[in-house]
Amino acid sequence: MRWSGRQFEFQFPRPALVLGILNVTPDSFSDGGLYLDPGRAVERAHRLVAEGADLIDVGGESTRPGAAPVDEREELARVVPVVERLCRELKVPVSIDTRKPAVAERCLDLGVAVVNDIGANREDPAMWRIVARHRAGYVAMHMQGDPRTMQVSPEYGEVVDEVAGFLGGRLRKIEESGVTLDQVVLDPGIGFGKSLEHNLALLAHIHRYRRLGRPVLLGVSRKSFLGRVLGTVEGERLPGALACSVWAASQGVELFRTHDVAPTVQALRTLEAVSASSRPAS
Ligand code: HH2
Repeated sequence: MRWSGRQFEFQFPRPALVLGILNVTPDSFSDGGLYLDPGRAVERAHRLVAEGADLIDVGGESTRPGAAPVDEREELARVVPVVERLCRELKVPVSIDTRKPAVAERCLDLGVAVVNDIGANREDPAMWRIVARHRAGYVAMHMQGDPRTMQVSPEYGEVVDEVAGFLGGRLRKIEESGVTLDQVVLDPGIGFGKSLEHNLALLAHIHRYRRLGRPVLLGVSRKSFLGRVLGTVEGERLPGALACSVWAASQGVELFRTHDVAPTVQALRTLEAVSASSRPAS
């Protein structure tokens, strides 16, 4: 299987890919306010690449539960100065985490290679046409509702099948808009309109999404459900995130979006070393 867009191409099977998160927002749930200054943001991106990030995912709008939407001008003002420099300076592809077609288009003009779209549940094909025109990589993520209200009382008949049905349906719509399937990665959207039980069920059955025929991306980094598993809302969430990532990688998941690049890369490389030397039991 191949994932390609613009200037990049990844062929699977291969070691799992790690997307380093760079939020240039005042209010992201974990790194909000840390990288609003473009110089600090660029420095952080270089550091994440040195730690082993295969792509850098830049976001200018927090989509944490309850977050208010950011208008287009503000989002552009946050991301453009950073994206401009990263596209010139980094050797790895840059991804833009946005729901807005105009933000995606401006960033693609600056050299971004991937659009990471948490708003793939919209009914307007404008974003997909832009992705098609630029032949960009595209991440289609599942979300129930929108960030403002998505965690109020998420409900599903059967969450694993419903999310799979949604992602399968999106693949058809995306293709109709002129995007080739080689450009697309699928993401079940951990924490986006999901209770703790929903998140755990999606993780337990994560291999289900690989049957859709596209690489799968997982984003669990520092998310609150990790604290709830342990009965604490606050606190260190890295061990839980690493456990989920190693589990998902063992089930064949190909891409991981994380704030904690170095430990994630180390955990994945260790799993891959063990898998490579495993033999069928005699
Ligand atoms: N999670 C977040 C943002 N973008 N994109 C994908 N594809 N998958 C995810 O799970 C995902 C995502 C939320 O995390 P973060 O960017 O750290 O926080 P915030 O939205 O508050 O900026």
